[in-house]
Amino acid sequence: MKLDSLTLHHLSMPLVAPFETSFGRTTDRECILISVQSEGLTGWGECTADREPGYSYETTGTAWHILKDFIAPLLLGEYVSDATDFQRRVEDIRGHNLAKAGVEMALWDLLGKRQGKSLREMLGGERERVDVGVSVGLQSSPEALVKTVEKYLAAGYGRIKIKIKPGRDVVDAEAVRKAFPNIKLQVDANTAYTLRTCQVLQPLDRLGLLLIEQPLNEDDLWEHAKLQKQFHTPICLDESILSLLHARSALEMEACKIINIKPGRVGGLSQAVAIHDLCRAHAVPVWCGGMLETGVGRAANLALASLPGFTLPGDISAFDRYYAEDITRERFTLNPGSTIDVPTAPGLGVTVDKAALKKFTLAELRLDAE
Ligand code: OSB
Ligand code: MG
Repeated sequence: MKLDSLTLHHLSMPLVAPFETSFGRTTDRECILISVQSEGLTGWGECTADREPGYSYETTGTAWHILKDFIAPLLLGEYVSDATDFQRRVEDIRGHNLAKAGVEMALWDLLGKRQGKSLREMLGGERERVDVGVSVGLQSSPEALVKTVEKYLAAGYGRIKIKIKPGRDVVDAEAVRKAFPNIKLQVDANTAYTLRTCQVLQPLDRLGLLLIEQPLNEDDLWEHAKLQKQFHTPICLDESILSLLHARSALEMEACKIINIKPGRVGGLSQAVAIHDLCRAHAVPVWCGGMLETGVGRAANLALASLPGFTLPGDISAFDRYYAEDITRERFTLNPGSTIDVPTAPGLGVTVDKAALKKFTLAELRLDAE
């Protein structure tokens, strides 16, 4: 595919409710959408970098810079055949996985549109709908948390994840478990603990949680291995797994029993599939994480989560859990049984609503081949 031009769209979209984690509170979610124009077709991708370097060192600012000054010049006017070819071209750019993943997604969308194949088909997905849950941010009190969880259960979500941080952990989790003894429940600390401060989490081991996500720092693979020995509940890694190599090391060290796969964090859908394949070969369950995506990123996550190794519900919720208005025509609503349908149209299977896009655009930059 000859890449004629690439456009960056810096968006800010108001969330229906603030989303708070151990690293901060978001009321308006930023991202960079990337559209790639090739021979009359347009492919869309979403770079999930946030405004602040809380979850990742990347931000919308660093991603804009890397995309404009380093990734786009390697691609414009070039014939790029697929994701593997793209990854080879950008391999000398160290890190910046979120930026790379956004472009890779747009190339998959283009490729699918050219070949008349859905992303699910191209990635080897098998399911027509995938099991999903909802990720609930920190609330003002355990009582408020129980109320919020109740609302999502009433909406039909069959799996709940709650965010925890020091001082807001065991009490919150116990309150939810007491109110809802039988639901699928898990917690996410987003790196808020050390091996020492983590000792207070011991009572979580009696709550029948599906998993405890990323309690320690992103660099602490070995410490997670020590921690996993102290818990029956599976430790799941998110922030720590930035590549296939990290995944392999984590499994070999027994630093976790489950991996959260996000295409952005690992540098693209191709890497996400590689980590899925590795985990599947080791019978290690994986699930698809979320980054409060727009309909563009959500479509990709749904296709990814349709692969057979994704055996736990994903952090992929219906659009109205995030936004009053999304930028894709497709809405992604929740089916009975807490599932969402995987798109079937070519590429990502979504149509970007140009008027909605414009409404949420802070900046736009079109880069053309010479
Ligand atoms: O740690 O999984 C996380 C959102 C932003 C950054 C990090 C995380 C999250 C979520 C939201 O938990 C999941 C979703 O998109 O529904
Ligand atoms: Mg997480």
